Amino acid sequence: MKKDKEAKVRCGMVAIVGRPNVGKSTLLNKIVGEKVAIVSKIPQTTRNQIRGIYNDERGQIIFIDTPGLHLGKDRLDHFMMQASTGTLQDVDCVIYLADTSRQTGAEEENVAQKVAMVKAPVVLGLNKVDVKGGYLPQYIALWEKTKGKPIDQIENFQMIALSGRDGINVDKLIDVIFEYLPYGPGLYPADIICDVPQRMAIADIIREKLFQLMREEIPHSLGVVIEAMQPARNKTMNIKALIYVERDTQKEIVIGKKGEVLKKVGTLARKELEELLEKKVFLELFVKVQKNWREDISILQDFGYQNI
Ligand SMILES: Nc1nc2c(ncn2[C@@H]2O[C@H](COP(=O)(O)OP(=O)(O)OP(=O)(O)O)[C@@H](O)[C@H]2O)c(=O)[nH]1
Ligand SMILES: [Mg+2]
Repeated sequence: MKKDKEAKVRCGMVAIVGRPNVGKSTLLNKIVGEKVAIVSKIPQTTRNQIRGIYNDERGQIIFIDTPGLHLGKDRLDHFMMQASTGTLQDVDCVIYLADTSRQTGAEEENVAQKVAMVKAPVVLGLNKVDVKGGYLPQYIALWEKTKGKPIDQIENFQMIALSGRDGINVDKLIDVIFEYLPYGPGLYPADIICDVPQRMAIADIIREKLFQLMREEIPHSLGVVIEAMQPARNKTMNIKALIYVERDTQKEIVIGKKGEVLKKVGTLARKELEELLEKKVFLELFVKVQKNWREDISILQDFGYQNI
């Protein structure tokens, strides 16, 4: 009986949730071994679900990276939160990722409460342990308080101290997750590592470059939509992207003196897009001021939220 079980492979869906900036996307990229999700030091970088697929001889794990759970109020925040909390219901396991280099607080308590309601097994990933002098015990205490019992009495639960960036204990995390997954064949062919609509992946790469070059407040006001994608001669792809900002002053900053900032964004993004698409890319970027685009349903639909 046991031997028969061991012969079978496992397959399951695993949500990665946590506050913004805790390292969810970095962990996903480390696990699948390629950049499938954009990463930045600015909170709220991920704005939609991103599936990354891991395979080994034990089976297949479909990881769902999600937008960081935060206490925002506008319509985009609402869609982002739906993209995160919506995954919690239908998964086989949840990785609750915490940034131990920062203190807990109201936002973290809110995340812990949401995760505590989930039926699926929870793995608390105590991330960024490469940073010395962190606050790891605070996260254990918060989880105990939220669950109302000591850590060793919480069922369907494991915790792992790790560093997604440096790869510390990532293997151990995979081992623990496999134990929680049901037996069954993989849902994706073994050579697929990512499931994201192509236009969203392209828009995200452009947004990541903007985030790298912008100061703290502006990224919140930035949105990127792919307006057109057309294959051209000589294996070239023509891509037209629209960058939304909320104010004229932001448009000036995004364009830069003599267009130098936008040019830099275009150069950085084009290089990465050419690798992604394995084609030459001709990239055109336009900046449009649209006050309150974060509330505009038709624009938000262009960002791919219509299925939520
Ligand atoms: N020191 C350290 N930094 C990390 C680690 N993992 C991620 N980071 C950094 O943390 C920042 C946020 O990383 P992301 O992966 O974008 O975080 P996220 O949780 O996906 O953020 P949102 O998408 O905004 O919710 C980046 O500057 C990363 O380089 C880690 O293990 N150690
Ligand atoms: Mg992210």
